[in-house]
Amino acid sequence: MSRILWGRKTSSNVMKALWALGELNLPFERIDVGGVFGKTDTPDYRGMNPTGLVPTLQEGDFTLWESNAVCRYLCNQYAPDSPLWPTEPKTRANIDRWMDAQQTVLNRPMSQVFWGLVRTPADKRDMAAIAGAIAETARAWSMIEPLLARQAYIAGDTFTLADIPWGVHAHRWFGMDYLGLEQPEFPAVRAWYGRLCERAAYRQHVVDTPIS
Ligand SMILES: N[C@@H](CCC(=O)N[C@@H](CS)C(=O)NCC(=O)O)C(=O)O
Repeated sequence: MSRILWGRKTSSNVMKALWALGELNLPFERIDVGGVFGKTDTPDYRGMNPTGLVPTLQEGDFTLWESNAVCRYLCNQYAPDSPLWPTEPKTRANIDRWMDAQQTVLNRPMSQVFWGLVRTPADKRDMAAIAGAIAETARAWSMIEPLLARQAYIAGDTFTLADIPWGVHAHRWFGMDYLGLEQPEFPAVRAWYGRLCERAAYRQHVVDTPIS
């Protein structure tokens, strides 16, 4: 059975799926679509993914979109006993809520910071808006700072799926040039980021992709 991940590797949401595939040692092919590659507006792509966004996972005639759903499916299907997503209901619910919180709390302000600092030409940047987005993003990081001060990973003492959505953004957060704007410091989040950097799949699919 062939496995294809559709999506450019510079996308944070594609990175999540790539990282999960890497953690689970699952073979796959990746096809560049989205961003400068386009091709997400074609009937074929929209047939797989009506949102027209990336990533999309394709396994034969099964297709799946929404990056966090892709991570969960891969664990469920190929590593049901994995500590990445334990089956114990309360443990799993804790992981799920942190994955959801990345989408609902972190993603919007973090994307504003990233687009403002990295993907907007200098003469078009609204530095006041970026500073406001940095402050809002910092409030999201401050939710996990106390957790990570007392445990090694977001959902406890072991690495789980909860670390993946937040981890892709941590690399950007610590790797961007703030162009003179103040970057609030989160020592426990930084130490956790250091632990993530020890993981081969994180380095391969997140750290080694230029922040662009
Ligand atoms: N909630 C979706 C969001 C997907 C999304 O917004 N993807 C962005 C890239 S990070 C995208 O497709 N942007 C348009 C493009 O790359 O053409 C998910 O988690 O998969």
